[in-house]
Amino acid sequence: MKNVVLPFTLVACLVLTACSRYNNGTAIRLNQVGFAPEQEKTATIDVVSAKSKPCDVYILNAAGDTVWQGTASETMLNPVSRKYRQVVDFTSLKERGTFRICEHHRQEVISSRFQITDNPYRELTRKALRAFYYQRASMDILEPWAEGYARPAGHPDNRVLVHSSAATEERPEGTEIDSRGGWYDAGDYNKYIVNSGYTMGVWLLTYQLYEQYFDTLHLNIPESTLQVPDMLSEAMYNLRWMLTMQDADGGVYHKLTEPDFEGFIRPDQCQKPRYVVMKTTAATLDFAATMALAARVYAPYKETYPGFLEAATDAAKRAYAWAEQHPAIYYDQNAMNEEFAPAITTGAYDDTDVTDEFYWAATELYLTTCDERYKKPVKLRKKQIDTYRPAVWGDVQELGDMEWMLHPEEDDPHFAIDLKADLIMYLQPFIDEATHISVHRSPYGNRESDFFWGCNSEGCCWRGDEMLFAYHLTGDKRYLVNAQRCLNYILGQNATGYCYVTGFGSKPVKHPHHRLSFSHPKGTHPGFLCGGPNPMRQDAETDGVIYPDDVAADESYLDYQPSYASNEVTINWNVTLFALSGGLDAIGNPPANK
Ligand code: G3I
Ligand code: 9MR
Repeated sequence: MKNVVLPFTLVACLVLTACSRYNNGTAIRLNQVGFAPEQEKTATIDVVSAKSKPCDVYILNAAGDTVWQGTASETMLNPVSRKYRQVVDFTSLKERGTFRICEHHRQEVISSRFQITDNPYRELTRKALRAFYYQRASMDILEPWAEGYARPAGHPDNRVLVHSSAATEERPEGTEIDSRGGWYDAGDYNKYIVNSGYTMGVWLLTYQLYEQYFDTLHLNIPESTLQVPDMLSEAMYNLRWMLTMQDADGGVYHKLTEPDFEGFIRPDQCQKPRYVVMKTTAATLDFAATMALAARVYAPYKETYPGFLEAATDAAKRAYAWAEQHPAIYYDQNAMNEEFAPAITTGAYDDTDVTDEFYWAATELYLTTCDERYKKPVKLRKKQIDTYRPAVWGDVQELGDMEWMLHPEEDDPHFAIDLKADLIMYLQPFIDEATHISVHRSPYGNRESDFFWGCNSEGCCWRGDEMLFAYHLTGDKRYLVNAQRCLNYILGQNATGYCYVTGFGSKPVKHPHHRLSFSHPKGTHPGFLCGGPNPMRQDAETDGVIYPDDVAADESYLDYQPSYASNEVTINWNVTLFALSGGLDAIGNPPANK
């Protein structure tokens, strides 16, 4: 098309017309929430073939004026979907406002609106934290704190039954215990210690890293009137529940659950009996780590939480001692169901390698107590120094590593130095991919293996959190830029064009696998990160969820409530989201990649 200058109204009309066709389109993919003025800004443009010439691009402000013009990259190939894309870098646009990107020769190719503003991720971070308030069991969710999503309490959990697998002489099968409170794990209504432990570990690490920022983040929860940061008040609701899951002998029940998953009904409508099931080594060690870490983080607030520091420290010690006496009690749900009744068919969070849990728990207990007895697993870690692995619910080694990098041992500073070198070596290939091959300018999503159940968190957000941690250690802005790139991916610069957080973006997740959302008159609750593309499609096998034929791994996603394998929401995924968005906001959003 010649560069014909059209009357302003006609241009604006064309743009608006085009927008209506593409405001949910994915012809131009970018972070749909926004950018800080100084940060790197890129978008990905769909093109039709390898021979497509670099697109001429212009950016319109809200008034329809062209405020930026430029040319996209040469055509690139997405290594996962084998589709052709170009990347346009509009970092030089720094003025604040609302904008749209247009491709010059195809009027219909236009992006969704996006913002350039200060602290673009503050509201996202706030909503991602408030999501945990909505997940609270055993209490009414009321206004003014509910912000439109009020509901009656469900699952009082004050008369939870001891399952036969957890029976002891002191607490025989059928004993009723009070295990109220805590957060529902995910789209379901059960509460799992392993996943709670991982979530608390990331939560309290994040607080330590960005304390000043999170101290100012008002969440509008019932405890907001306390002289305690809302972020810590919210976590305390789950910590208090976790303490109820410890048996008298120090062991910790693996989970609190109904025998089978509930229907998609409101919590207050649920009537199934609830059980605590067998004590396991992994749960007990995750509990020990959590309580030892919490004892340190909440120490300044002992007036608000009298006795918590002592109770948490004591609980951690007793849990660790139980695990030393029971080092290999693994959760095997099928085996448990062969021996005990009623059969339990809810989530497993099973883990048959607890070396990492011993290491993380011992690390947190050593840092809290300075007791040398907890150094043994650390010595073992030092012998396996080249096995750097990202932290997930079933492998928490990196949570221990991060603590040692934050608190180097005076008598052995090399350990922290070696771990930092391992982290940097681990991250470099992903940075290289972002720079050289990624059609989304992202250090995540360039490999088939990046896509699996929960990958938006365990792959993308956590990789961004690791980048932020590397920046914290080194001050090298490359890590900050690549952390931002991970968030860009989550918020829309990706293969499906979705903004994977409910309530955000022009193409948000609308139908998460989430009983609270499905059963509430107002529907989907905001601030939840969904699991993301998952080519394994476990829900297709077991529940007949139908995916389009032969879509690529990075597009194997359904915004469809029954799709728990790609569209559920969970506490361990949301914590990695706000750790990333909050960390970036706290650091003030990275300047462009020099
Ligand atoms: O990590 C491997 C990866 O290396 C490999 O390439 C990939 C493909 O084989 O698999 C990856 O492992 C997957 C793992 O999630 C990643 O964490 C497993 O296949 C997959 O089975 C596993 O799914 C877990 C799922 O429960 C089924 O057990 C999810 O992690 C876990 O988040 C999810 O947890 C459920 C709870 O049980 C119940 N509450 C909801 C919650 C979320 O769906
Ligand atoms: O809703 C359950 C979700 O939280 C779990 O992650 C998922 C896998 O364990 O299972 C979901 O429950 C489904 C069950 O597994 C099979 N029948 C349909 C249930 C609701 O989708």
